[in-house]
Amino acid sequence: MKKVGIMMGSDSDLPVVKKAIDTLKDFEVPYEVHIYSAHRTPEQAREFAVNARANNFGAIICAAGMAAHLAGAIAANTTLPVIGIPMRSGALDGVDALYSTVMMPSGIPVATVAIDGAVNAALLSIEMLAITDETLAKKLDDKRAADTAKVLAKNAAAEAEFNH
Ligand code: RP5
Repeated sequence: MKKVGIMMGSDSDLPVVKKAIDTLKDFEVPYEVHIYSAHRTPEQAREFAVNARANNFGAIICAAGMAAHLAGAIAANTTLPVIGIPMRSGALDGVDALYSTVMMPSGIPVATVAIDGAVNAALLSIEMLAITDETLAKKLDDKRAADTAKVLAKNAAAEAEFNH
């Protein structure tokens, strides 16, 4: 199976990124984690992106806050799908990172999830790998069904309490 690359601009992003890591673990999808910054370690970030396809990655998740250029810089150096997680941090609380990540110029796409949307970033990467992996696709279907059952159970409890 292809691996998912998980990159974050700082170890201060790790508490949120951990949710993406845990989601990939739940689906038994292989992954690699790196702390690479578009600004502080641009050479290492570029090197990772340039070699990612040859190194058996299928998708790359990039989490960064503030002037968040990591996802865009990685996308500039690979044609693998790149998913950006704008991180909530700093004076602008993640809106800066959201705009920096989502407003990519035509030709260099980044699939941007919500501010701190680590679980959805992982699920999106799994959906990408599942295009050619039936076992993974079945696991995604099972999770959707389990999530639906949880909501329906809560609905049944609310209906029983409030609807008379
Ligand atoms: C970004 O700046 C990082 O991704 C992080 O979200 C933010 C703050 O980084 P630190 O100053 O905590 O290392 O590059």
